[in-house]
Amino acid sequence: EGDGEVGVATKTRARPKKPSQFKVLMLNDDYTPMEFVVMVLKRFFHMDMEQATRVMLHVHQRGVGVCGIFPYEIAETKVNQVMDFARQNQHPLQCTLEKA
Ligand code: TYC
Repeated sequence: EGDGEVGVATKTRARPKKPSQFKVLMLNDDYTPMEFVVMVLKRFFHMDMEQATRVMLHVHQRGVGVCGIFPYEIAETKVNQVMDFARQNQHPLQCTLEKA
């Protein structure tokens, strides 16, 4: 900058970013029993019977639904727990992440 070059002003402060949030999505399929999906929602997302039933029916009718919104590591852990539990019980239930 000694020869007259001018610096471009940029942001002054380093702002710490909020940890990004991720939706955990449940996908519909034709084979997983409704009661199993309700059990999953109760067990891993701490829903009561009424809420779990509502979310399960939403997914059944619309194809996809939100189980919850969490920081990345927690969302990832929930997806793995659901997928492992479905596999252990030989159900094709699918669960995935999406940036909120
Ligand atoms: N469609 C399934 C059935 O009729 C029930 C179901 C609901 C499966 C939600 C998956 O995420 C799901 N047995």
